[in-house]
Amino acid sequence: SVNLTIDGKPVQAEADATILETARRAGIKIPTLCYLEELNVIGACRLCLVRVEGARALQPACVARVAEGMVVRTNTPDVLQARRLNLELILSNHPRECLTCPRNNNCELQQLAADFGLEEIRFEGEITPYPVDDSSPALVRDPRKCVLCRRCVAVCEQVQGVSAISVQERGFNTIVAPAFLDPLGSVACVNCGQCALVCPTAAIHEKDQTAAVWAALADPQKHVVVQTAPAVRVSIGEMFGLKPGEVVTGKLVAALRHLGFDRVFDTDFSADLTIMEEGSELLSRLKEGGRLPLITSCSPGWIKFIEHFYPALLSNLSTCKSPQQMFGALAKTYYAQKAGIDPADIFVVSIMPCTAKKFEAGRPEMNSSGYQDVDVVLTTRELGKMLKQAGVDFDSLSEEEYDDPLGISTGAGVIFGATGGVMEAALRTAYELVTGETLEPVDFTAVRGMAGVKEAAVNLNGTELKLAVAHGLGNARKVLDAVSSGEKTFHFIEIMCCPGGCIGGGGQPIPTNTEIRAKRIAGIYRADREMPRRKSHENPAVQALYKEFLEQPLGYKSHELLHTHYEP
Ligand code: HC0
Repeated sequence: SVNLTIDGKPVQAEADATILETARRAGIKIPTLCYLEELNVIGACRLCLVRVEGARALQPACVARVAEGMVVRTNTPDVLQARRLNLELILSNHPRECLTCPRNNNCELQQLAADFGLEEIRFEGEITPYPVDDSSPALVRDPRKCVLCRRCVAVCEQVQGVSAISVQERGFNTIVAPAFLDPLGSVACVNCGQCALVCPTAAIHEKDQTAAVWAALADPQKHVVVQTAPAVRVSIGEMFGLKPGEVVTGKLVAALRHLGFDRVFDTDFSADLTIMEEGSELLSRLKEGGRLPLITSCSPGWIKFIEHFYPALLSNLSTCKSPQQMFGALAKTYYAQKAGIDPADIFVVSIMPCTAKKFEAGRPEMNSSGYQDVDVVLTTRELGKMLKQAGVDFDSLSEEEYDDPLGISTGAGVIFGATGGVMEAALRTAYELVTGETLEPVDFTAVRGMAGVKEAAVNLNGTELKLAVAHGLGNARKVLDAVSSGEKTFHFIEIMCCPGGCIGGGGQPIPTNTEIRAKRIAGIYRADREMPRRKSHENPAVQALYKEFLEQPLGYKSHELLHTHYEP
């Protein structure tokens, strides 16, 4: 390690550490717009300039390394003046539409302008002429608001292994866009929204569909039901200043009722149902020599990824639709019948941590009720905005319970929201179904945690099941390549598109970073432990659904409503 001083404070650092990381650890804040830990360290924005004694020019702290005896100043007048100049230059060609911008009050550029105390921008630059691209079902690109920080490019390439967007053109015409400036909706973008999560401004953001939900809620003809994804209950509080990972399920239910939804249901219910169907599918493929490994199919960014990049493995996918889509299909059939409501009048809204769920709901396969099964998908962020518009004081709400029957769930349903959760939920049920023994304790900790690829083995009545779990599509690639080359064999693989699983989805509150992901994951397992039932097959509402309607897992009605097929 080396010793240096920053603003007169003696600090120690690893020999290869940067000034920026070292300062942060010492509690000294250096502003930056382009830096993204380990992913985007390019010194582009020049807002992190610092003075290093003995150096001729100011140094960008994100790339400059520490050295023994170094003397760093982060707040001298020349440093502050240089940073201010660079910020003004960035702002000189940025639209000043903060009041009507989707990232108003949640924008790093706006925050920097406030922190710097800017009172004027001395330069008038030209705004880029590239038009807004709203061709994607999930995301909107607004090149005018792009500050060319390249964080989105780094995440898309390095974390997701997709590279749907990159830096195009040169000089004043430089733009982050798909190759050949093709529309985002026509390229191999998987709609995961990780770009939107790291964008410091609103240059790429989710497609706002709140207007359609307000309209449905105001329509007396419509019976509007809502489902909430597992991961939303540990993150929506962040939109209202609560701590990441705080479990706010009861307040979320109350808030949705306050907005006027006729029924508040839970995707955790259909997550339990998915386990019944997918668990049965796994056991049947094992018994009948079906295609293995079975790979989970509930994460729509992952589905689009395999369709684009690994079509030869499509028949390894579980035929189960995702819990979101199972819910939609049942809301307009089983629930409609039970409640005596014409499915044409039922409007299904999903609250998801995910932008790709918007794309999934619009897929042609997702109409098995005879209608579009899920009408509108809102992200956690969009729901937060609706609640603010409605004046809901979230934290002061009293907790309420989900409605019957599609709101009843177990702890196995809620853990779907964290990487490894689908696998663990499936094991809790498969173990009991195969061995006939009660599982105690129910925790499979080997598949938990943030390691990119997790491997485990479980003994089911003498058969050793080999398992793998991957999250983030770059990690999915590693597993798929090992399977394709024959280097590894597995029976069952869980793949979730986003780092950390759905708690790190592209529709989650901003910021979402490593620390916040870990807190949300802890919240998910806390929610699981607090549930009276923790195995999907013990869900009484799922049991009733089979008795009254579906008859049995993988039965005729299940195939019609809950399963699909992805063609190579
Ligand atoms: Fe997920 Fe899901 S767990 S994909 O991560 O399987 O988005 O939270 O809703 O559908 O249940 C997201 C989260 C869901 C689905 C569930 C699955």
